[in-house]
Order: sequence, then C-alpha cells, then structure tokens
Amino acid sequence: MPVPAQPIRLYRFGLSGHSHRVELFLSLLGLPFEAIDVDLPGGEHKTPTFLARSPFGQVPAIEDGEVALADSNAILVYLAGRYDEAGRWLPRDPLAAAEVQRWLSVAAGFLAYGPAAARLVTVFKAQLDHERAKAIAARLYGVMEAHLARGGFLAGPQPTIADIANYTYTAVAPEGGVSLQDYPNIRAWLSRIETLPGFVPMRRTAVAA
Ligand SMILES: N[C@@H](CCC(=O)N[C@@H](CS)C(=O)NCC(=O)O)C(=O)O
Repeated sequence: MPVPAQPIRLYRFGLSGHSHRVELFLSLLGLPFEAIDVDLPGGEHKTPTFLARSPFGQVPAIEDGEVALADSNAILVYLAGRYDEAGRWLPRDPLAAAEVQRWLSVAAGFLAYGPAAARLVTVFKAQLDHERAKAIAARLYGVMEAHLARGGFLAGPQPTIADIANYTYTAVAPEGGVSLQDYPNIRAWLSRIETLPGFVPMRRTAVAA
C-alpha cells in the first residue's frame, strides 16, 4: 500500500462525528496522520485561514502534501482511491461502487438530518426541531435494520467506506435521544465495525438516552 511522504494533517473537532469518520478511516488504513484540533466554540472555523481550507467553514478537512480537501465523504473517497490499491474500501466495479455511493448519500442526508441533528440538539443545544430529527432517524433506521438482516456490511459482505461514513453518528445516536434498542441488526453491524483492526472509538459525551 502506498504511504504519504509526510503525515496527513487532519483538521478536526473532538466531538464531531464527521471528523471521527475520517480519523477512523485513517486509522483502519494505518496511515500516518497528525490531528489538529480546530476551536469550534471559539469560531476558528470561520476565520479566513480556515475558510481557505474548508469554504463552508466546517471540519473535517485534510492536507496531504499538495492536496487540500474538505468534506468527510469526499475525504473518504480520496483516501480509498489514493491509498487502498486493492480497491477493497471503494470497489471499482460500477455496480459495487454505486452501492457504496448510495450509502454515502444516506450519510449526507438521512444520517446528517436525523441522528446527527438530534445529537446537535441534546449535546450542543442547537435550535433545531428535535422531534423532526428523531422522525428522520426512525425512517433511516427502519430501512437500515431491514437491509442488515442478511448480516455483513452496508454495501456487501466486506466493509467499505459506506460503513465508515454511517458508523459514527449511529454509534452515538443514543446521545441524541435516538435509542438503538429496537435495532439488533444495526447493533450487530456496529460491533462488527468495532472489531476491525485499527478501529478507534468516538469520544462519548455525558448526554445519553
Ligand atoms: N458535509 C460536511 C459536514 C461537516 C459538518 O457538519 N461539520 C460540523 C461539525 S460535525 C461543523 O464544522 N459545523 C460548523 C458549521 O457548520 O459552522 C462533511 O461531511 O464534512
């Protein structure tokens, strides 16, 4: 597997699931990286220096030599394409790649507006509609639970970046008042991810369902 000439710089925030998603994948790939904490409460992500790195003023962002990239899913796609020569994490077969993309879209849609938004309300006191976020989460997890009935991973029998993208905010969903009690297939899938070599957990908060 190719390795970067110098450690990849990861701009992150410790309680950000989007940041953890990238950190988890760097760790699973065994790539050297340097984590740089961005002071979100202090507004560092809206400074001109950080906006040059991430135009929407959001973490995570990375620098890998000459490459600067923001958006967690875009970063997963980049890292898989550049460093996983075997194409295990992002298959090259068109249909298999489309299956992965389908779940990346879920991560940027239902997951972000459902469980992640619900957690923003409970952990960060965000002025969002908690009931609406929980309803979106229920819709997402109904589909995901049925999909995972056959075991394996989201896009097939092997783990891909589809799993990495959806893992973190699902693992911490109870912090947002979204219980996983009724979803045994989802809980078993979380456990399968947690046994992958190189797995690193997301930092938990005191808020829990
Ligand atoms: N689509 C982005 C979303 C990233 C995101 O929402 N980051 C949050 C932290 S988890 C953030 O930086 N929020 C600050 C803001 O939006 O101003 C991604 O996947 O990276």
